[in-house]
Amino acid sequence: MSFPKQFLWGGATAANQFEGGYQEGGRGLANVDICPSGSDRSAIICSHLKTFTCDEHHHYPSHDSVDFYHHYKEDIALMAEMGFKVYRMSIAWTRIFPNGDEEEPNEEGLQFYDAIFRECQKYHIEPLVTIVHFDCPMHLIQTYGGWKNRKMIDFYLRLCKVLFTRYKGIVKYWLPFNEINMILHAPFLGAGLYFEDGDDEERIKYQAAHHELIASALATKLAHEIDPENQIGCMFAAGSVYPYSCHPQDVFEALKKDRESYFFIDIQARGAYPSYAIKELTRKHCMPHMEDDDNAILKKYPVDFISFSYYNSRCVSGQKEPEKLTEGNLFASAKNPYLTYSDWGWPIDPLGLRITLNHVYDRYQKPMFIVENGLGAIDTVKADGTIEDDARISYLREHILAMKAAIEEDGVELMGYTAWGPIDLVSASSGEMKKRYGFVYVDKQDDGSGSMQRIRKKSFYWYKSVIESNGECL
Ligand code: BGP
Repeated sequence: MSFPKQFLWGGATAANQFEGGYQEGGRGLANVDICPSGSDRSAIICSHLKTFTCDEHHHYPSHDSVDFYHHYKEDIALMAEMGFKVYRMSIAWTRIFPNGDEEEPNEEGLQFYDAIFRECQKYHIEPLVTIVHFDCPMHLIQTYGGWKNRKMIDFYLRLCKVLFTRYKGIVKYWLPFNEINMILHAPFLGAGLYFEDGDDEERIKYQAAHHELIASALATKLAHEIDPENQIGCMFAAGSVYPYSCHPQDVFEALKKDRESYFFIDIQARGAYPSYAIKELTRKHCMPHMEDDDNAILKKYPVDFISFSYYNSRCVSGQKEPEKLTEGNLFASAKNPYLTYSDWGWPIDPLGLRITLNHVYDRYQKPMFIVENGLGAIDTVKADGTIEDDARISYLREHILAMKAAIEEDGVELMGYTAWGPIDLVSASSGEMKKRYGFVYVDKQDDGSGSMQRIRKKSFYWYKSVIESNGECL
């Protein structure tokens, strides 16, 4: 068997990296709006923690991004031209609740998403909606401390209720949080978390994570109550962790590092804190404070499917500090000598995707969805206006072949695949524009210049034929 007939091919974006229009339609200010671009993004954020303001010395990529806010019709038409069956997008929380704690939603914000879903329907594109993709209203951070505070669960569920009700029968696939495990690695960008001097950061992160996990379980409950057709998926930044050598200490370190991420999915898919986490968190005095019903809530409302992003595998040693580190999604790890690397130093490991699919399926036995994968690279527009992004095509081809092998030869259950950033958008880690993932080039540069014109790259035609042939023409 090759790709299933109903396989959902498409692409994925996030509101703060794609929409722009950050002050339009009554939208409020979010954590992402005060994250300037530049390689030291998180350090600059720290200097803003006291004031939470923007200044004229920095560029804030979420403010205009690639202006999907005004280009959505053209962009969705381009997705349709490639034959997308699904479009994964996120809702900007601050368009719906500008401050986050209002009683009533902002109608203008909802109308923007109404219009997007109408375009999707026009082309029979199924929406897959991430409710929170790295955004949190600034007012909730300043007034309540963000996800540190249990009250966030209620504000988040208010948002969910509005969305599930308004989009009943229109949106069926929902992801409560993007890369829920990112809270451990990029707490401010990932979850609007910040720390004061003397804070026990790890304890706070796990407490905030617990609130998100409860919020996710209750969102699953609510989604099913409002429409039994709804399908809820967890979403984590995946990528198997390899031991640097066959030394047992390296193997054990890799197991522990993998568990840092599986921790979240063990809870969302199996419905309980795993024993290894209870032991470890108790030892470190990081076991979150729980209310009486929490364990019952987690048990009762597991997710329907498992989704993840995959960019690269990682490699760790339990014996000594690795000599060479390399970048990658989630965290930097030892340089694997058997792999090649992207322009940003991220390992390229297609077989790692097959390994990940097998690990995740073995562990949870639930349908899976790859909701992000792609190559961030520099693209050059040639004098004749064409863009030959062969490296991207080859990256995607190899990963799709790995996915195909996992289905055909290993029997994993895969619902779909959404390539990251089908239309160029802002990079999450660095805020740069020059790190591009798209099948469609956007004329927008890092200094803010550019006409926002959309240009089809060579990969556009390639991906179109991949979808047309249901993954046969690669
Ligand atoms: C994931 C995020 C995305 C996306 C992607 C690529 O962690 O969910 O938002 O941006 O990584 O990372 P980057 O943009 O840093 O290249």
